[in-house]
Amino acid sequence: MKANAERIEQSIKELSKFTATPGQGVTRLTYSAEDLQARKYIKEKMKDYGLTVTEDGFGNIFGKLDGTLENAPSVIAGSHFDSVPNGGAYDGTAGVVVGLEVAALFQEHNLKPAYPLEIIAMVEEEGSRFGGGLMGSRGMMGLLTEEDFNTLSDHDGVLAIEAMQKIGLDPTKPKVRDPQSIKAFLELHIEQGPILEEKGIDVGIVEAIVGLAQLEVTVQGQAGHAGTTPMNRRADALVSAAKIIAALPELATEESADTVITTGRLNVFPNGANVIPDKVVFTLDIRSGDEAHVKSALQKVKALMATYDKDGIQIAVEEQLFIQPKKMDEKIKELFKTASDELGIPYHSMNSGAGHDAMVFSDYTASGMVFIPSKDGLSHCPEEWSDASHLAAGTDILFKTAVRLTEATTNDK
Ligand code: HGY
Ligand code: MN
Ligand code: MN
Repeated sequence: MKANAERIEQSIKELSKFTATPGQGVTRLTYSAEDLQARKYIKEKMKDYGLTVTEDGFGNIFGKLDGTLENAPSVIAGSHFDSVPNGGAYDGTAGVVVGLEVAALFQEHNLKPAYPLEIIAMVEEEGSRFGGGLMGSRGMMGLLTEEDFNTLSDHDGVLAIEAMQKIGLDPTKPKVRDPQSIKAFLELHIEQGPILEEKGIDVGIVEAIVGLAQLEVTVQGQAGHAGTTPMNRRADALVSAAKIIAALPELATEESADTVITTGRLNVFPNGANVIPDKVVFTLDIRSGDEAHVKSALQKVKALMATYDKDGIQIAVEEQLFIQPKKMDEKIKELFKTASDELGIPYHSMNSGAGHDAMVFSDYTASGMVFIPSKDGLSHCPEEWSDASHLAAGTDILFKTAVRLTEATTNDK
């Protein structure tokens, strides 16, 4: 029995309805009303497929199919279900839906695994609401202290724990997961780039995920009247921010061919057409497959900003996330390749330029990722689209791999 492409497509479609920006892509921020709608749908599906549903103290959702072995670690499959603003219907969601489909196939095959199977839907991978990113997986692995989480707030000053309680979640539930309780982590994700489509290959098997640094920069100047303030008496925060940002593409290119730097969010204060901006807050996202380039680019960016920290301009930098490049587990990659060969599905071994929860889990358990093509290489935008037949092919690979990983081994008998 193979994955049901129609069932997959239907779930993707249903989940895409849970957005704050209907008609303008998927905007599903963590602990929002749209989160709650998606959460209810995911939990219902988990119950339909015979899973025991729980949520942790971050609001990560788990659907567990118990194994026959006592206290055995789980094979976890899934991804995140939050989005970027005006994002697509597949980023993260595809991995959750494919995880649900794997559970449906276990049910249809009436499989009784030795090791438990858990399907997971994680919160705040994008960091769109609370900054930083990879929060659900980092929290699970104990990389977020209770104090850090309890003081975490969004751009409007709403505390994460308040937002949780508002949608009926309980932040006092257990948060940290013992890594010994996880045997493997499997994640299907859309490629979010053009490579698989250009090669005409339906499946990618991820070798490594780029390292990344995410910063929030505050440029403080002096507000003033646009008409009466001479040009030589201004401390214009926006002019300084613009000069810094304009220098970044060249800085990235000079660092290395695969170093990328992006300013995705920028806010001007007080944002009046006839007021000299006194403050600008913007983000920096720095990535490379080589940790040395991420670190070097980070240093160069800081040095560049220091040259503008004068004449009434002050610059503050908050490092929100730094994570090294992560290699995927050799055994998991081999299992994916074996399953692909058995299914007659060609695959392409490749790196990921996008960050994923798998890069957190890879420090604690055997982790692997399967990619499927993104139409026109587009992602993080309403045009994001992937073919349900590719999702089904990816599901078949994850299903075969999950069956193998949840089977009893010789030393279990
Ligand atoms: O930013 C990323 O790479 C991921 O989409 N969170
Ligand atoms: Mn994303
Ligand atoms: Mn994602």
